Amino acid sequence: MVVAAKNVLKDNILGAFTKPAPTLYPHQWNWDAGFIALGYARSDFRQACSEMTALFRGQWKNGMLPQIVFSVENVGKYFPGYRFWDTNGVPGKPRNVRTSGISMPPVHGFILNCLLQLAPETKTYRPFFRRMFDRISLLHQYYYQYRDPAGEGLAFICHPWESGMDNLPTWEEVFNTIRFDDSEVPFYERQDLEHVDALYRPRKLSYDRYIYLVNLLRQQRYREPEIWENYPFQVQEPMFNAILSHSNEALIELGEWLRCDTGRFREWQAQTNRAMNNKLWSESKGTYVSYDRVQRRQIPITTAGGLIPLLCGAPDKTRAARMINLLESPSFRGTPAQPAWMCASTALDEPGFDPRRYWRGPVWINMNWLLFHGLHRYGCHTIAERLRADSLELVRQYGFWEYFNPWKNLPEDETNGGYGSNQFSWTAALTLDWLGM
Ligand code: 9WN
Repeated sequence: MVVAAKNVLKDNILGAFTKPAPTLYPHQWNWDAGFIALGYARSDFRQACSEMTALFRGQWKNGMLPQIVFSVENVGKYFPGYRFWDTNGVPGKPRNVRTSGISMPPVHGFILNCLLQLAPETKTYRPFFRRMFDRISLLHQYYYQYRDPAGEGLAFICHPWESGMDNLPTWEEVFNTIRFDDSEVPFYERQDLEHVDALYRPRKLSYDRYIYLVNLLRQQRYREPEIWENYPFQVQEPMFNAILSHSNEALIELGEWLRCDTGRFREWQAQTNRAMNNKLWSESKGTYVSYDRVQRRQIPITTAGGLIPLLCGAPDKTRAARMINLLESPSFRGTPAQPAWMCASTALDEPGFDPRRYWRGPVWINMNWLLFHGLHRYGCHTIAERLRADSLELVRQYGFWEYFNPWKNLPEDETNGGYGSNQFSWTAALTLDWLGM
C-alpha cells in the first residue's frame, strides 16, 4: 500500500506541485495542497515545502488564497478555467499567476505545524516556516476582515466550492431561497463528465447554481467588501470555521517557536470557538450546522462537517458527548442489517443522502482524517482508531479513490465502491500519513 500510495503522488506531480487527480483536476487546489504536503513530509520534505510555496504564489494582496492555482501546461483541461474566472487584471491578484477568485478551508496553519513536527531538521527550514507563517497570518486576517462583516468571529463562504464539500444538501437549502433566471447563467460546458460518470457528480441544476455565483463575482470584479452588500450566498459553515480556529491554534504554537507575537491568534481562536457555540450549535440535532447569513437561519442538515469542531476544541464535554453519540448512532453507523463505513459526508438518514453522488453521502478520506484528530483530542481513541481502520480498509479494498460508498454491503451488481477519480492524491497522501510513512 505504501509503494502504491507513493506512486500515486509521483504520477500526479507537476514539478513544484502535485495535482489532485490525473485528469479530473489537472491544476493545483488549495486545501488539497495542504493534505498532499503532509503526504510528502516524511519521504521528501523539500517537495512538501514546495507544495505550500507553489500554492501561496497565488495569494492575493488582501490575503485571499485562491481555490485553484492554474497550471499553464493544462490550459483548457478543466472547467471553469482561468479565462472563465476572469481574474486577470483584478487589483491585488498576482499578475504572473493564474488563479480562480474564491478561496477554500484554511488548513494551512495546522498543516504547517505538522510539517514543523516532521521536519528533518528545523534550522535550514526556518526561513520557509517564517515565510509561510506570515502568509498564513495574512490569510487569516483576510477572513476576519472581509468574511466576518459583523465581527462575530465566524467567516462566511461565498460559494459551495469554498467549503470544499461542494455538493452538500445544505447548499440546496440556501439556493432554494435565491431566485434567478436562466438568462443569468452564462453559457458553459462542463468537463468533469468526460472523466467521471454523471451518477457520481453534481447534477446540472447544482452546476447552474455554481456558475451563476461565479458570474456574479466576476461581473463585480471580486471587489471586497463592497460585493457582499447584496450577495445572496453567505454561509457560516462549521467545518470551515473549525479549520480556521484550529489553524489559529497552530499559529500560536508556530509563533512561539518563531518568537513572534501571537496575541491576535489567541483572540481569533477564542472568538471563533465562542461564536460557533452560540450560533452554529443545534440542540435538536446534537451537532453543529451551517447558518445562512442572508436568510438569518440555521440549516438543519447533519453532515460530517458538523462534527469537525471537535478538531479545534469548540464543544464542551456535554456537547462533545452528544456529537459522539450521533457519530455512533444509525445516522453514521447504519444498522446491523445495513452497516456503514465511517464516516458518511451527509448523514445516512438525511433526505438528501445519496451513497454515490459526490458530497451527498460518500466517505471522503480527508474528512475522516480531520475527524480522527478531533476524536483523539477528546480522548475518544477507540472510535478514532476505527475511523482510521475503516479508511485504510476502504483504500485496501477499492484503491485510492476520491470518495467511497458508505454502505459496507454493496448491491450484488456493484463490485467497486470507489468513485470519482481514481489515483486521487489526498487519499494517497493521508494514507501515508496514517501509516507514518
Ligand atoms: C471544485 C480538488 C477538488 C477538492 C474539492 C472537491 C472537488 C472541485 C470540482 O475537487 O471540487 O473545487 O471540480 O468538483 O469537492 O474538495 O478540493 O480535489
